[in-house]
Amino acid sequence: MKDEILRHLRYGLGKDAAHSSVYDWRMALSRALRDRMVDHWIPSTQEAYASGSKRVYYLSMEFLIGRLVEDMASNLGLVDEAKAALKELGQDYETIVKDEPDAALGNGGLGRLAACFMDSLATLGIPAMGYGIRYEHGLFEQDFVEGQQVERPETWLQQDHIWEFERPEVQYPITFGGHVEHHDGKAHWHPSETVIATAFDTPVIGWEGRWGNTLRLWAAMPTKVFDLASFNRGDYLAAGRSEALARTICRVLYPDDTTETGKELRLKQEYFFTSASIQDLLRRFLSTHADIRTLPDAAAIQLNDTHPAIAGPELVRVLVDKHELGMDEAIALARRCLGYTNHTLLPEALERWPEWLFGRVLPRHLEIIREIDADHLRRHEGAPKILDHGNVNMGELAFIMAHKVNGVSALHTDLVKKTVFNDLHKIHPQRIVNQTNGITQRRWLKTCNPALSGLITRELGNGWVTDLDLLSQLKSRTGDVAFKEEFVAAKRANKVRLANWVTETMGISIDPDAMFDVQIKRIHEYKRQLMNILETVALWNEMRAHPDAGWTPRVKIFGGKAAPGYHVAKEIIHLINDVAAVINSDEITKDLLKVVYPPNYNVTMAEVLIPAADLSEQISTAGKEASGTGNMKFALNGALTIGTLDGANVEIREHVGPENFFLFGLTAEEVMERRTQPGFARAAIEASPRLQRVLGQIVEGRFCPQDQGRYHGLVGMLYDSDYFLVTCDFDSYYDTQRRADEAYKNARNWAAMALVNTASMGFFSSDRTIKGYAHDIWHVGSRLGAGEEAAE
Ligand code: F58
Repeated sequence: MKDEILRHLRYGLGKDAAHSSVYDWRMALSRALRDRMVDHWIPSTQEAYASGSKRVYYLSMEFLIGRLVEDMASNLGLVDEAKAALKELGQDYETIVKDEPDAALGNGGLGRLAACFMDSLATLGIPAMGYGIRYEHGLFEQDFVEGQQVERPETWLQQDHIWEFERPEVQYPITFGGHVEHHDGKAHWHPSETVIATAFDTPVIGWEGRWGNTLRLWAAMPTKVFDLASFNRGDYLAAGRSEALARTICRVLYPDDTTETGKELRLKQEYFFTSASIQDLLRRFLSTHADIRTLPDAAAIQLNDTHPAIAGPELVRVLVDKHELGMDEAIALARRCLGYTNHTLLPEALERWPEWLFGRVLPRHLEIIREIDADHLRRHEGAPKILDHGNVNMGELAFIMAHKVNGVSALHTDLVKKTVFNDLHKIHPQRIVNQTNGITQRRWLKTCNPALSGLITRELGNGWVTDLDLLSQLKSRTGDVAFKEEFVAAKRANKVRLANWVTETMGISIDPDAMFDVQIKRIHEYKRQLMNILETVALWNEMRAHPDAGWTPRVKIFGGKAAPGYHVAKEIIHLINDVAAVINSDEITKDLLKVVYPPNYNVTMAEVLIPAADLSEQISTAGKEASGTGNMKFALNGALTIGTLDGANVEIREHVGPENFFLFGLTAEEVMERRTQPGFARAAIEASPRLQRVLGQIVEGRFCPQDQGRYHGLVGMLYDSDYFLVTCDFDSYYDTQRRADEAYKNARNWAAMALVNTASMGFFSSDRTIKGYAHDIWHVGSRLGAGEEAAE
């Protein structure tokens, strides 16, 4: 390893050791690791080709990858070797790892799920390809200026992205606009714009390098560098037009995590990467198969939400217009290849395009969608339509064109059947299935929490790294005082690490023995960070009134970004920061309560916060969080959950046992019922003196004396509408928090509960989730040798 690092430093980077920066060392180490990856990757790719086995194509607009050095070193079993080699070279492994930018090609859970799935597919030896977009700028970076969020563009590609291989020979034309002519019984699309999609491949190597798959991200190029004739005429704008379109398509990730903006550029991005992926998988298929009708035996195409839903009409278009299949046959064939995962019930998040806009960008696809609607209606009279009220409904399109539709937790799947797709579910009762989300234990325990994962491996061996159910053996250790002490010591070490980081970066000192209470996720009204900060103020009031009442000291930690155009979410951020400033400077409560909100929450920050958490906040309005995956990461790392019966919380609670979970709040059914009661919010506030007092303080400007009216709108909204029922769940939340305080005082018992949480998380491995997809939806198997993990 040492020689390889030095060789890369010299010949790859043109540097000598004496004059190398941390960046140079990181690049040299990464190249050395990448070489080893390639040695696993190429044989897997060859094997997949040679065996002709069915492949999974995972189409996702987002892959929230994070840093890769450690992940790669860990999956290849090279961490110790890398550390030792660097040490001999006078370099520090940790410093080098921290130099890597965090690849943020996603907004949140949906994108991170795709990244976990890629890791599990490779570990399970399932031939697969992830397809997405190589955004020049990932999710914006967040700063706080006087407590308010400001956004800066993210620039990960300003440095070499060492893990990828450019494939200039892989190019596909992607066309937009123009018109369609029909003659000779055929459709002829005459587009008005073309860009070229070109591929960048990143190897994804599973545990111990047993198998390697590819993440192929598409970048756009102009069809010609520039138009010399226009340039010579002096028309410089026209000369660069093709280049401008290409650059904008992959320029930036859309930062809206829920509301659909209906922007033409977004539609172009969706079609761009979907069409490139379909052309690519068809080329691969046709290089070894003669009969296009056997495509479903070779390709399972999974749509990560509706963003790639245009894959249905695109595949039909190619089958009909190029391969001359009949429309009905093409629709049926495409359906056998396609699966669709739904990630949200929020009506504002369901993608819809105005028909006029859609037809302007993709005129041939609009015709095909009409045919799909007609075909479906012929078979199922009165069925919901894709084209409705002047819109193209992407949810209906994805549903109708998929042979399986899945939700991401048991409760969510149930609600998908009962609400958004109720009519379609009645027509196709076998189509909707559940696949509860999961997380990869390789990143979310093994790598991010060496203190705990080292202890577990010492006790159980390392089988749990590929079989998380083995953690259940730890349940018998809840009475083992010595073991529990080590378990607690691991948590404490992680808390000390976090406390030091908070002091260094924010200048706030926090006590590692206080309860670390963490809510990290996108800022959204339904996730109810607002309820959390209101409860913080209520607690502070009580602490000030009775400072000697034996309080459990707390550190409230927040993290998360708001969509740039989401005004209320930005007000909530501002309020948290205003409250933090007042509480953190209060002499009376300084040893009892702190509020910490580090800016720019991302995957890398999650890897530090999660192992250090005692309490995990999963407090969404019941029925709104499709699954959540942070909830799983926290429990796996030995935090207890305070949460509602929402998303995967329901299943987590079943697995860890109700006695090891702090449940509160209305159920999804009660939520729907409560909303029908006029004035429910005002009534709830009037019934809660504690909440009234908090809201009164905020309205009076207690946390923003220079601008007393700042939160009048926010508080007024709670009185008048409160769609997410913060007011109704507040008292129950406050009381449950106090139960958590009491429980934390009994350190031994808390440790036992935390240990049961860790030990009960086997079910939530993304390996289990992927086996479910492989069995129920994709009908694919593992290519690992007999006796290895098989995705049965
Ligand atoms: C999330 N969705 C769900 N969407 O909110 C969460 O409950 C679930 O655990 C997770 O998916 C994985 O299933 C989500 O992250 C987005 O970020 C979209 C990005 C693009 C626009 C629309 C939302």
